[in-house]
Amino acid sequence: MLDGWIDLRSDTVTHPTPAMREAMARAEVGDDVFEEDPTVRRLEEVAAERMGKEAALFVASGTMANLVSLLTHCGRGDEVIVGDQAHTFLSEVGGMAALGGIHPRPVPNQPDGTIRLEDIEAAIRTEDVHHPRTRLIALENTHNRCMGAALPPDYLQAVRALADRHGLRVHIDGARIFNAAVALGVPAAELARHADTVTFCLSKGLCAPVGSLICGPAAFIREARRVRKMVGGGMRQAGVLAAAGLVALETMVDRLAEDHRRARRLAEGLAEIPGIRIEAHRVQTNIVIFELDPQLPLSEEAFLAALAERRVRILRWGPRRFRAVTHYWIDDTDIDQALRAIAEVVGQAMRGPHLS
Ligand code: TLP
Repeated sequence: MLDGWIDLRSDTVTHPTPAMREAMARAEVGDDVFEEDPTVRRLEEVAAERMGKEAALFVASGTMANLVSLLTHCGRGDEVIVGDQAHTFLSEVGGMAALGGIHPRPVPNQPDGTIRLEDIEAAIRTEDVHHPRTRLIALENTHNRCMGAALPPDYLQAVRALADRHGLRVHIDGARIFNAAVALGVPAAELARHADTVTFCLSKGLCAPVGSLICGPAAFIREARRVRKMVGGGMRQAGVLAAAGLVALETMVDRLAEDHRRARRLAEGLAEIPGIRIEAHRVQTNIVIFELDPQLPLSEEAFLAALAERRVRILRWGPRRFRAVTHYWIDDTDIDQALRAIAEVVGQAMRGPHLS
């Protein structure tokens, strides 16, 4: 419960914990454009170490982390093979094309968040005067639109091998890579090692108020620092933000298992409600996607409004489709209460009078 709401719209709605606020108040700071903020430098060191990479760069958001990474990897007219359900492709305002002249080549995501190796291979361009040059394969782990699926190390290794055969680079949008690591029971570095670069967010699930990191080879990060400045992302006394990020990395990762347990419980509860469609067995991390039965006489707007009257918030995620995400501010009681609210609203719609 947060401010009287059971807010399941996203794991981004979290507030910083008291320990984070205290660390922010006490943070040592400097001008980070001069690389003189000791707290930012410390966060970048810790992030690089956690991902098993040489260096890291603190940026404002997950979108900026992916944009700066793509702009650093690719030149104008280069092509990126990307899942057709990827956040980078669908929900980042077309930044790679608009700002970088980078051509996205969407290839189907499978329900488990992977892209078939044969589909990747078939999408790689041959040397031809008509073709853009394939430069990069971009993956997402966990995969947001694929029910928070975690991509396992053996798949990532296979993509790496394919990329190496064709001289391509691999980037992972790891906004929720710690959720993947916890769900799979492996260190995050085990997932990151098969990619050249990986981004992750401190503001999703880990409760920090702001910030993401790009991790990769030192030379790449040096160049990414220039690109970050170019897109206006050079921050000054950002140590006040990095301080919360350090607390997030130190204290908020292992507890993600609790969010996953609650997401499964939510999914199993939803599966028992007539009028709700869900593939509950697919829930691996903290993201639950479900649908209203097409026959149910309840509009999306009426469903959301009736839940809001019961102090429950979820996100519309497509036609008759919704998303609920568990996080630090959601406990077992909140899950029970959300399930009761959903069962009540759907039950009333089934019995009529019809809400529309
Ligand atoms: N995703 C948000 C919304 O855009 C839907 C959310 O609530 O899940 N990569 C992935 C996989 C993401 O899920 C998101 C945010 C981002 C990148 C972008 O991060 P921000 O919002 O920090 O720019």
